[in-house]
Order: sequence, then C-alpha cells, then structure tokens
Amino acid sequence: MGKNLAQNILEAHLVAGELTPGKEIAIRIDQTLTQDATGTMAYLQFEAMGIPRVRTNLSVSYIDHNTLQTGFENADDHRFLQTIAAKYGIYLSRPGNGICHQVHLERFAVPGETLLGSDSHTTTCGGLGMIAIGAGGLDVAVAMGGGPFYLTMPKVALVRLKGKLRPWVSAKDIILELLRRLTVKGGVGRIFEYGGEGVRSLSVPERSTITNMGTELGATTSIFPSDAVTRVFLRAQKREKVWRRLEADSDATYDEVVELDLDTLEPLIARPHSPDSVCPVKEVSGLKVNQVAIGSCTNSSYQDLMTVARVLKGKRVHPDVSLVISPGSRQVFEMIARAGALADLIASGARTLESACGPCIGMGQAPSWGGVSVRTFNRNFEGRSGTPNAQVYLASPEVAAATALTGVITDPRTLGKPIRVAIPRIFLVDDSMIIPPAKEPAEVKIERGPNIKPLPIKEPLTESLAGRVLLRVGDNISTDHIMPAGAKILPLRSNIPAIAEHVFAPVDPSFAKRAKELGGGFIVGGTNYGQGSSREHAALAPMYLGIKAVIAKSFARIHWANLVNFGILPLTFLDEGDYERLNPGDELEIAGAREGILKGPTLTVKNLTQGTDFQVKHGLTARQAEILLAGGLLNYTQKGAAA
Ligand code: MIC
Ligand code: SF4
Repeated sequence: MGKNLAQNILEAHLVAGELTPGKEIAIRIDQTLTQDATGTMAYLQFEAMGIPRVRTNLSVSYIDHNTLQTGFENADDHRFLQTIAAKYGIYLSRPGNGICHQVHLERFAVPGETLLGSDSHTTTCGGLGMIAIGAGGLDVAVAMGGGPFYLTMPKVALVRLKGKLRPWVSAKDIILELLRRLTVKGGVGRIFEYGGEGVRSLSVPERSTITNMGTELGATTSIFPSDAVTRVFLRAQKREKVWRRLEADSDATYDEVVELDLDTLEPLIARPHSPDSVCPVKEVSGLKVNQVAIGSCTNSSYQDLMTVARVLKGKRVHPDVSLVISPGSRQVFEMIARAGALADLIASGARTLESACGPCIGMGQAPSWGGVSVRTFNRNFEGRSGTPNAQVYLASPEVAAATALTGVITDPRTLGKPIRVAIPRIFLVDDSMIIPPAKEPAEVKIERGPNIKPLPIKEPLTESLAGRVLLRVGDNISTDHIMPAGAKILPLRSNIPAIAEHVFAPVDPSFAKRAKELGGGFIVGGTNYGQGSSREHAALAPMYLGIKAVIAKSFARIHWANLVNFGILPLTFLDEGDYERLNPGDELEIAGAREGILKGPTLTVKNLTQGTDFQVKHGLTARQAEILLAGGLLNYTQKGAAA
C-alpha cells in the first residue's frame, strides 16, 4: 500500500515503533532550533546531560523573542546563549537577524529532513517539505544529544486544495478557513498534509503561513510536498543543492480528507480571543481600530511586506491608527529597504520595529486600554498582547494594510486593482549575523549573568500524592494563561523561582502564593488544557510550586509532554461529570500512585473533603511511566547515562 509524504519521511527516520495512529513512535532528528525564551533552559538542560558536542546534522540557536532590553536580564541571556552555542557546536543567529522560523526557512530548512524546535511554530518549515515539530526545550536538548524524539503517531489528514485564490484573498485565509471549520482542537493527534492542484499556485512563504498556523489547529505538524515551487524558492536562496522532489506515493492513503476550494474563499478574520473565532471580514467591517500590527512568524515575508508597501504607497495611515511593522528577518528588512518599499512604509506613517517577535509576544506595543488591534499574527489569546482587555483580531497582511488606511476593519477587495507580488528571482543572501560554532571549544568560557539561576530538579515521585485542588479552570486554557509572557515576565525565563510568582496570574493572581503556602496541590482543567506555546515553563514553574498532578478533560500535545518531562502527572477524567463535582479547595489523595501507574492505565482519586472517589486515566507508556517515577526526563536521562 502506498504511503503519504508524512509517513514516508517518518518511516525514513523511524527508530522505534510502527506508524499506527495512536501508538508511540521514536524518530531520529536531523536538525534542531531553539529561541532565546525557551533556549536558556534547553541549553542548561543540555549542559546537565554532560554531552560534549551536539550530535545533530545542524542545531541553531536564535535570539528573537527577548529583544526589548529594559534591564540587564535579556542581554545577559544573549551572552550566555552566544557562548554556550560556540562551545557545544551550535550556530547562533544574533538578535536583529530575524524570527527563528522565518530565518530557518530561508537559510537552513531541507526537504525530507526532520526538525525539532523549542517553539510551537517550528511547523513553519513544513512549508518546505520537512517534518518540523515543536516541543519542550528538554525534548530538544535530548535530540541535540543524539536521542530520538518520542511522539504519538498522528493520523494523517489530506487537505486537498482545488482551484486558485481570488484577488485580495491570501494564504492566511486558507488557514483561517480551516480554523473556522475544525476549531483549535480539530488538529489534535493529526498531521495535515497538503495536496491537490491548488498547491502549485502557492509560494513557499505562503505555504509556510499555512503550516505555521496549523499549530493553532492543535496539529502535531503540517507539510507541503517539495516540488518545482520549492526548487524555485531554494534556488532564489542560493540553496538549490538541498532540493529534492518529495511527494506522496501515487496510491497513498490518508486517515481523513478535507476538501478546500480556493476559488470560494474570501478575506477572513479571527475575532477576540481565539484563533478559531473566524468570520468573513465583511461581517465585522467598519469596526474602529486603534492599532494595526504587521509581522510575526506567520506573515512577515518579503512577499507580505512588499504587498503592504504597495497598498500604502503614496497614502497615509489613518490618524487614529498606530501601524507597527516588524519584518520577519534581516533578509526581508534589507530587501524592502533596497527596493524602496521601506521608504514608502515610513512615508505612510508606519512605525518600524526590528526583525523579531516583538508585539506578537507582548514585547512592547501593547494596545491601549480596551483597544482594538488587527494583527497578521497567529494567536489572539486574552491578555497576550500585554493589555488585559485588548480586543485582538487576526487577519492577512492585505486586510491589515486596508484597515490601517481607513481606521476601521476593511475588506481589502475595496482597494481596487489587485496587487500580486511574486517571490524575487534571487534573495539577498548574507549570513554574517549567523555565528558558526567555535573551532576551539575548550577555549570558550560560558558567560552566566546573575539572571541565570540553576535548574530546579524534582525528587522522584512520592508513594502517594496528596493536596488540595488549588484551581479549577475551563476549556482551552492556553499556556499564556498558565505562564504568561510579555515584556515584564519574559526576562525571567532563566530564573524559575522568580517566574514561578506569575503562574496563572491572568486567571488568579493569588495562585502562586496559595500554592506555596499549601505546599503544592492539584490543578483541575477542562478540554484542550495547555494549548498554544511550547514553553516548558508552564510545567516547570508549576513543578517548582509543588503541583503534583493536573486532572483535565483533555490536554494539548506539547503541554502534556512537558508535564511528563517535569514529573507532573497529567490525568484525564474517566467520567467527565467528575469535573463538575470537584470544588476548589477539596482535599485529594492518590494513594499508592507509584505502584498504580505501573499496574495499569487508571488510578483512583479519593476526595477526602467530600468522602467520595473517582477514576482517572494516565495514558502513559511504560517509558513515560518510568520518566514520571524518576521525577522527570532529566533525572531519567541522567539515571540512564549512569546505568
Ligand atoms: C509563542 O508564540 O507563544 C512563543 C513565545 O513563541 C512560544 C514559545 C515560548 O513561550 O517561548 C511558542 O509558541 O512555543
Ligand atoms: Fe515569535 Fe510570535 Fe512566532 Fe511565537 S508566534 S515565534 S512569539 S512571532
């Protein structure tokens, strides 16, 4: 039986297991990437493993998130990252060189290879025919050490694209349409593989906008074939030699098929506060807007920014709108500058920021109180922008540009003659901001400023788990709720005791204090608990506060894995009705947890306050159970190394 593209690449990298959906597999990782907000922890973990040099084909450390330097902390971390990269054989992309996913796509992505990144949007490189997966920093550290990456084999869904996009409709609208249909939970346990005649009409950056935001569907990853379009892109990046044709076998089968007719799409927009709250732009057009932000790893390519510049050329941004633009990479930035498009943007009244994540992660440019912000980004979770009550909408660069001119949400089809920017024949290639590893690693001294605190290590799992329900939350709780980011908190990513003070701050500001007073306890969650970011701090900081288990209706993939990696038991209700029956403050006990986990998939939780008990499932494989018993992956790996 023929295989689809995802299965072909996974099979070529398979180390253990079989490609049956729902079963655990282990794959070899060719490339890794980290970014600075997750990277410091990942490298501290790598260091703790005692491996002298990375064992991947390529590992790159990017500095793109924590670039607003309002104190010494971020700059300290940058120095740490630069020196540790030099020592261990890692390439370092300097601050200002661009967002990890955009730069990786331009300079390093290789069709048919595997990429593991400590950022949930690592999937961006799926646009170039890679199996590119986001994971917690510790999983990436293990991969850097040459260990395989374990994952549950996803189902593979074919997204069959028919026809061609109409003028003013863009790649962003394709993924917004999928989010509208399938929701933020629709991709859980799936890989989306794009096929059909519509693929040919999409450039690599357009494909990558789609695979980038496949993460918002909850998918493990998304992938496009590597075809003539891929070759053109790689040639323009002066990397044609890594190109090879990759597609599904002609008789490939899929677990599911989604049909999408590009001709029928219109400009779409996601309303506050979820990427799947999608409607046609015309339904909300006319709404007054305070800010328009163009950038992020979703939509900040050369094509995107040239399109925006051509819309704005010779016109003025509406006086009530603050327009901010952050180019995805230095390549994009320099090219729009040399093409004169940057001058057009500046003349129109746009505010330009450096090539970095910036406003997407609340690193500056927080909207006004209750302000409406239209962004070309991928996430609009409550409070993520840095303003708790901001109303953030997600849309294409075309919608954003039209809106910046009129001051109200605007359908770009009202702009008249369509603009179509092709990718350039040749990109401006200059890798001088990417520092190769040191030739003499022994001579490199790792610099650690006072912001870098040692890794907290957990004790092995105790015989019984007991404590109070510290908090009960609803469905779709994101890691932005659990461990918020933003300009004030992100600089604490290398300092777990300090960042732990902010756990659940947007939901319940007294959480950390209560957890510490009570010596930890339990968290109760709804469906899709932990969606969004790969930040392992959403597990690591709760672990530091003594959280023993999270009992939820269901979990998001990366967060579930992060909980296991840091020795917190992720449990699901056998009877979801028990969610309602649990009250904050209830005293719970899981007696004989260690033994119970090894014995079978279910455990009994006693509710000592109510005098009742209920069943939960842990769903751990034998390997994962051992990790939990050891107190997390680091202990487990060190134990293995010692043995
Ligand atoms: C995000 O978009 O939320 C981030 C910041 O890129 C995160 C990683 C992090 O929290 O450092 C992600 O998506 O994984
Ligand atoms: Fe950076 Fe935003 Fe992309 Fe995350 S989603 S990597 S914060 S640009």
